[in-house]
Amino acid sequence: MPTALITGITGQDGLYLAELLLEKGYDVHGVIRGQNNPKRELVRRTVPDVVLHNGDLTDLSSLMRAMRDSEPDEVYNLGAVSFVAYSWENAHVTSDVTGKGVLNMLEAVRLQAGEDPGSIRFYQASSSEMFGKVQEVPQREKTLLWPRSPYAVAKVYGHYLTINYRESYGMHASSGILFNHESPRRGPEFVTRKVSRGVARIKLGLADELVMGNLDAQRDWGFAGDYVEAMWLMLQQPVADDYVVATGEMHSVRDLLDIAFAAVGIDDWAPFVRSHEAYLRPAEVDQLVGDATKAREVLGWKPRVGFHELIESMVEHDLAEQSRIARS
Ligand code: G4F
Repeated sequence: MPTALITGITGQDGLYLAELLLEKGYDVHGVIRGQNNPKRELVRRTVPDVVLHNGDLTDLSSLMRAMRDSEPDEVYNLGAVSFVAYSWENAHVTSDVTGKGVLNMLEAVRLQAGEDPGSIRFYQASSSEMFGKVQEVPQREKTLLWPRSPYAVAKVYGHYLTINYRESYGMHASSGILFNHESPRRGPEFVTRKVSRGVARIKLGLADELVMGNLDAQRDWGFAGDYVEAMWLMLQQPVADDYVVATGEMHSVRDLLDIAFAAVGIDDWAPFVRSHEAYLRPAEVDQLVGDATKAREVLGWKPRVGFHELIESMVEHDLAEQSRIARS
């Protein structure tokens, strides 16, 4: 039975990946931060078979301990401070966790692997945010990176360091450049979940407006459950490499609002949506859309869930959840 170690196990991707690996018969371990992490219970409930290790991406010795105790064949580094807007206010902590955390993980893997650097396969969660002020449309693996936030700069550092460890030490280290991926497990601070939850609350009479930022921003949104499969496929390849994972379809925040409100029978959302500058970013990424040809051709990966279906399922989930909360 292969063994996998996941950082960021408490997040949307960590949970989907843990479920996928357990289904495939893996022994799954996760790194969890903090003594009383409130998400520990969520992990226990969702994936009870996962073995948890205390550790922090900023603390190399804790990661080495987790590596020693779990003895993984595959390591998935999904842990990060991942909310882009937050990264301007917390640039230091974002750099330490999202950037230097990758260095700590690569070192922990390298030291654990000892004489045989390729014996532990490593996945780094790189991000489409690295393309930032996009230099070509759609973006592919070789597109010049132009990060536009402290978060994106930290991701670029982690991305190049992963490539560097592969080239310097012969490690089996791959980077997945994932475009936005969403689900009912997405945190409510991200735009898709903010909208699905807000629309559900408006429909149920629990709220009367949704306060938003830049409605013209465009993203390539896919389903997180599909994207974790691409992560696993990358580590099954004989040679490590970097891959764009995306749907190839671009939609605006306005499109997202159209679909979410239509799902509850509201065709004109203008009376319910207000823009506020508090949600605008100091530098915006306007036009993200990925070309996942390489992932399709080499990994045999393609997305299964389309944008409409994804957003409708999130609204449906939030209608049920908000009704439950309102009743309790
Ligand atoms: O949902 P978002 O906050 O995601 P963002 O910034 O694209 O980042 C996410 O995807 C990346 C992959 O490309 C990950 F690396 C990253 O960790 C994260 O998961 O915002 C999407 C867009 C932005 O352009 C934002 O300005 O939606 C726009 N937006 C408009 N109004 C809003 C809002 N975003 C949020 N969060 N809240 C708003 O009210």
